Amino acid sequence: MAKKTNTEDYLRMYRQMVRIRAFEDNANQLYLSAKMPGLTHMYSGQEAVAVGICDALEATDKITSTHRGHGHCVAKGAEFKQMFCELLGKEEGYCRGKGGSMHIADQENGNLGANAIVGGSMGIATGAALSAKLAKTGDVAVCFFGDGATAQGLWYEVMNMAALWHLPVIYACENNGYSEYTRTDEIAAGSLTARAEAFGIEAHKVDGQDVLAVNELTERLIARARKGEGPFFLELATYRYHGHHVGDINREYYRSKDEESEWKENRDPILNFGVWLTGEGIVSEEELAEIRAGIRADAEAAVAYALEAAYPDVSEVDMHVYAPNDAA
Ligand SMILES: Cc1ncc(C[n+]2csc(CCOP(=O)(O)OP(=O)(O)O)c2C)c(N)n1
Ligand SMILES: [Mg+2]
Repeated sequence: MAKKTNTEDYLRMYRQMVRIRAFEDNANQLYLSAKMPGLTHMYSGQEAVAVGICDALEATDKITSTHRGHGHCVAKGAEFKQMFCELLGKEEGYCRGKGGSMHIADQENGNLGANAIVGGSMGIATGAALSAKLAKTGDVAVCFFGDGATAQGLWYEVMNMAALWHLPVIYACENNGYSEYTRTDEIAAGSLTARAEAFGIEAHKVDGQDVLAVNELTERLIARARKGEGPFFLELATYRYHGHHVGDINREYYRSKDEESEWKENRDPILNFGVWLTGEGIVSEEELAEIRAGIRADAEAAVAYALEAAYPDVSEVDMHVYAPNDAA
């Protein structure tokens, strides 16, 4: 792991990763106990990607997210209460309960939103970067997407535009090895970094389980993107611990239990960062355990709050949505 100097920097990243894991464990429980409408896609296992990148961003920088978006949302600064309210369709949610898991957005912290359309956020992030460039705000945009999204034509359109106009955008591909129930190496020919390089875009592969490696690389690239040296492409090797979505429980027909155990036991981003922090003498295991327990309690309190919170009034059903139904 690459070294920073400040204990607070390390602990902030550790806390954010633990917050994502705690959020997801509670969201999964809400689904399993039939308290949450619809389904959701768990980010557990991929925490070092969202946290390593978002920790390098300012609040005014923009991100776009995916159907697996809770981790990005937490890492960009969202609060548990409003997030759980959103998942449960409650009025106090980030989108007044009308977005839910797959359309959660947090404009104040620069999260332009999750997106149920695979690859759908690529144009939005590139547009945000163009806007930042034209308005000379100095902001950058990070576009999170999965390996499966690299099959979408939009990516090639926006890479062309971003490269020609030197837009301050980072395309961050979370390669978790699967697109739904299909292995990535069965659907993606050649190399993803070579695809970006074909547009003249500087591309990097990084271990997406190593939060400090992700953070150190992204900090450098973001500083360069702000100076007009973008765009950049990152391929982050990572793994999702759950099924494609919460209902995907029997997975052995497409990936083995041994493979899952290998990642969980030996490559867990939180566990490994904790071992490194204690090994370097930066913090004790007792302090880390205290942090984890505090965050677990916060998450459970936020769930209890959200379960009791009010739904939007039925008279608002047409409000705050993109296309109101005025046919009636
Ligand atoms: C345009 C579009 N095509 C297909 C789908 C169905 N779909 C939902 S998630 C998914 C797989 C996405 O894989 P990847 O981009 O690797 O993200 P991951 O689920 O691994 O995080 C697919 C095909 C969709 N939502 N949108
Ligand atoms: Mg994937």
